[in-house]
Parts: sequence; structure tokens; C-alpha cells
Amino acid sequence: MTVITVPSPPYAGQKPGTSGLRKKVKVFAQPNYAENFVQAVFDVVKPQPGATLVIGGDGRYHNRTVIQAAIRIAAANGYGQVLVGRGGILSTPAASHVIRKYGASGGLILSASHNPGGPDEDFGIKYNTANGGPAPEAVTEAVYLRTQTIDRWLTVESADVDLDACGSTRCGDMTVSVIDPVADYADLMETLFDFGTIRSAVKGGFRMAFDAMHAVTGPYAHEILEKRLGFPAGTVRNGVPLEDFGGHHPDPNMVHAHELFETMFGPDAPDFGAASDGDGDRNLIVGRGRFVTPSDSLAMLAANAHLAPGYRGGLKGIARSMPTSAAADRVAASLGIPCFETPTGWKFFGNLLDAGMATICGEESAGTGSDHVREKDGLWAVLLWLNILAVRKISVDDLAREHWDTYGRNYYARHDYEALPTDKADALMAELKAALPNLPGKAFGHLTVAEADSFSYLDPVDGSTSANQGLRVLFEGGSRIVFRLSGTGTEGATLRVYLERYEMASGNLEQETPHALADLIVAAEAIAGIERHTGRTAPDVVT
Ligand code: VG1
Ligand code: CO
Repeated sequence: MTVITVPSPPYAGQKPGTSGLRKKVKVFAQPNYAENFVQAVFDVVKPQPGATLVIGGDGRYHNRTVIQAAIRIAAANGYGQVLVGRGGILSTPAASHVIRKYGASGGLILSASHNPGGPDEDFGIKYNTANGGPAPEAVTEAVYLRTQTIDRWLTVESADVDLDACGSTRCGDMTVSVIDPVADYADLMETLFDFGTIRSAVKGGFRMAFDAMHAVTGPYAHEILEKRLGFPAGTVRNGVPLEDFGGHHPDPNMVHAHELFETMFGPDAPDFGAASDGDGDRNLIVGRGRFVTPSDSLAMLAANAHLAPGYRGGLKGIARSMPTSAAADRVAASLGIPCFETPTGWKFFGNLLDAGMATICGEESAGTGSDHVREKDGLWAVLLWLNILAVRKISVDDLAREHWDTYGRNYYARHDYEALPTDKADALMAELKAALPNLPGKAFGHLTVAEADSFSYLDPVDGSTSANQGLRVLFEGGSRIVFRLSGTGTEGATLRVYLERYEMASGNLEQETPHALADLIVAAEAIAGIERHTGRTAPDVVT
């Protein structure tokens, strides 16, 4: 095998964000851009000769081009085997499972998740380590440093691999195996959930609608929901992955999955509605006439997980990202298990899961998962919901009400201000950070600030610290506002404002969320001066 060295100057700005490197396709398509990044990853992780690498993506535009390049670069860097999903497809959780199942040293996941796709839209590359999880900060930081000094990438002379047929072929001295992207993952789901009981519910007339949003979960949902669980054909909507997701944002929320919402709030709503995002790691849960916030979903799943075979032994702990509501904390307290609060991004759950300290994790951004893989997992959450509903024979709405009657209700919303000029967003955050020490004791309407800080996380497993993970304003009585800048956007800055208000079980559990949060919305403006800094008077997206 002749290794070819391609000279290549570094590119600025190849800094992985919350979940890998995300840029416009036009940026990634520049000569050497993706190659430099992939080579920088290999330079940092230094694969053992003969190691296995998993490659897969969400099927978006540019996926196949980067996969072909990455295969050749892997061969030149001494990998012994690449496992790649047929069609270049692997959902993020499926990739995590494949890495673990086949003992790979790591994997490349090509995705920009919920961001739109197509020639003028977004692309992304993320490296996952041998545990199947996103590389921790120490690795992503080292990769970034490497991209700044890189001066070459390695490749081999080899024809493109036929990605559309399962089977093995050679690239240099390396074996490339094109694998069924769905089978391993679907089999794993059967070990965790009671498919028999769900099938019986379906036979008994239980109906659902699943919106795959023309993204990666289509083939997984067809196989699992329609084939293995017996839901009728047509249960899965928009089930064919498209390179541009049909021109939509594959983001499962009220804004981008509005058709599903219309179905679920309409006259002929089925029992259960769900959707997933571009790369299959997020989930949207909506019952007939009842939207379940992701924070509530985490709490409700944790409270009922023991009803599924994979979790019959109970949970070791729960972990949630800091901006996620405290609903799960109350469940953990009642189960007598620990609850961990981590920074935003799934990579921070990896150590807790590996150490057996947490079983279930979740984020307010529609991410839920468990220790079965090391990524959040959209269809997993859908199946756990189905398993619980099938066992309990209860509607989503009744389950939610029962939960709030027991634990109280955390009214919650996230307001996103997108595509802000970066300097304005930075100025807002800097000014707010400087003002935090003066906030305690101040009143905003009848909300009084109890504490205010910049969230810093001390990882209890490896002792590492991650500072500047969001600005928190905590009010007396348990209400809270969090301010943070997104680390996944590709255009300017996105300000996220997270609003949470706790209402005890004996309180008013029947309010509309915007009404329940009205005081907090006013306080957020008074505290941060969003309009003064950005000129914006309302968020672009409310989830
Ligand atoms: C967002 C979410 C975060 C999630 C991340 C990756 O990050 O807020 O909770 O882990 O996306 O999810 P940010 O930095 O933009 O707030 V995904 O489905 O895009 O891989
Ligand atoms: Co995603």
C-alpha cells in the first residue's frame, strides 16, 4: 500500500462545538477542509495498527463525498477495518451501538443533526470514542489545536467504495465492510423493551404517528414500528431520508414538526405521536392533545422505566443537563438515587454512564437516552414511552397529570434568538456575567433573585472542570432563568433563554405554559436587556 501525503495548510476555525464541527456545506467543500479535520482527529487519537473505525451519517448532502475521502484517509492512517452503514447511513445512536458492539476504536459521525441540509445548508463531522460516545472535551480541544498546525493529510489511491450494497471490499490494506444500518440497532431495542406487550396494544387498536422528517430515522422506524411491532403501514411519515430533508429543518419541535402537532391536536388524533431529528438522536413526544416537554419526558420515563425489561432492576442514577428542568430531580429524590447536573452536550454524560453512576440521561433539547449506548437516542425514547403506555394502558395526558399530581409541575420553555451578530450576543453575555454578583436580593415583579452564577461543572469521575457553561439566575421558590449561547449554530450567534417555574402538586397544574412563565419572560428582558443589545423584541423559536 502506497501512502500518499497531500500537503495542506491549516484552516482557521475548525473548533468542534457542542456536538462536533458544524459548518455550511460550502465551507466543508473547500479543498482539504474535511480532509484536514479527519486527519487531525487521527493524528490525535493515533489508532493502533489494525483498529476498527465506524463511519456513518444522517444521509445529508455531502455525506457520501466525505465518507469516500474518510475511508481512504483511514486506510492511509493504518486502520485495519472500516464499518460503514449502507447508503452511508447510520443514525447517531446506531453508530454508537455499532462502535460498542464491534469493539471499534471509534467512529466518525457525519451529521449536522437538526440543522437543514443541502448545498447551501449545513454539514458536520463528529468523532466518537471507543465507548461509543462523543469525544470528551480534552480530545476535541486537542483536535482543534492539531487543526491549527496541520500541514498534510494522508490518503491512498483507491476507487470509491460501493456504499449501496452490503459486503466487504478492500481499500489499500484495509477492509471496508458495508453493513445493514438498521439490524443491529433494532435487535438491541428488542432486548430492552417488551415488544410482545406493545404488539398486543397495537392489535387492540393503539395507534401512533411517527414523523421521520425525511431524515435518518425513516428506515429504523419502518423496520421497528411497522415491521417488528405491527403498526399499520403509513404510521411512519416522511420515512425516506432525503439529502435536503425535503427542504425542512429536521428538528422535532412545535415549529418544525407542526404537521404532527396538527394531527395530534386534531379531531382524529391517534393515541401517540412522535418525531425524531436529522441524525435520530432527538425525540418529540406528543399525546392526543398533550405535548410533553422533553424535561418532563425525562422525569416521566425515569419514574416508569422499571416497567420495561431493560430497566426492571431499577435505575442507578439520573443525569440531566443544567438547563433541563428539575422535574427529574424530584423523581430521583423519590427513588432515592442520585441526580447529576452536567453542562449542555451529550459528551458530559459519558463518564457517568461508563462509571455506572447514571442509567438515564436527558436534555431539554429533546434528547433522552440511557446506558444502552453513549448517545441520546430518539427511537429509544419513543419505544420506552410505548412500552410504558402499553403496560399501564393509560393515555399520555393521564400519565402526565398523574405525574404532576405526584411531583408537582415544572413549567418550562426555551426561547431562542437566532442568527444574532456575534459581537452583540457576546456583549449581552459579558454584561450579564459582570452583573451576576449584584443580582441576589433584587426583585423583578414578585420574583426575588436568590442566587446567580456562571455554571461550572466538576466531573465526579475524572475530576475535570468545564467552566462558563451558562449563566443562571435562580429565584426564591425554585423558578429559574438560564442564558447561554448555542454551540451548534453555523450562522452568527444563537441566544438561548431557558425559563422554568415550579408549581407544587397542590398548586395550579392546569395553566398554559406562556401564562405560567409570563413573569419570568419579563424578568429575563429586564435582567439581560435582550432588546437593548440585539434589537429583538421576541424570540425566533419557542420550544
Ligand atoms: C444543542 C442543544 C444541546 C444538544 C446539542 C446537540 O446544543 O441545546 O442540548 O446536546 O444541540 O444535539 P447548543 O449548543 O446549540 O445549545 V444534536 O441533536 O444537534 O446532535
Ligand atoms: Co441530533
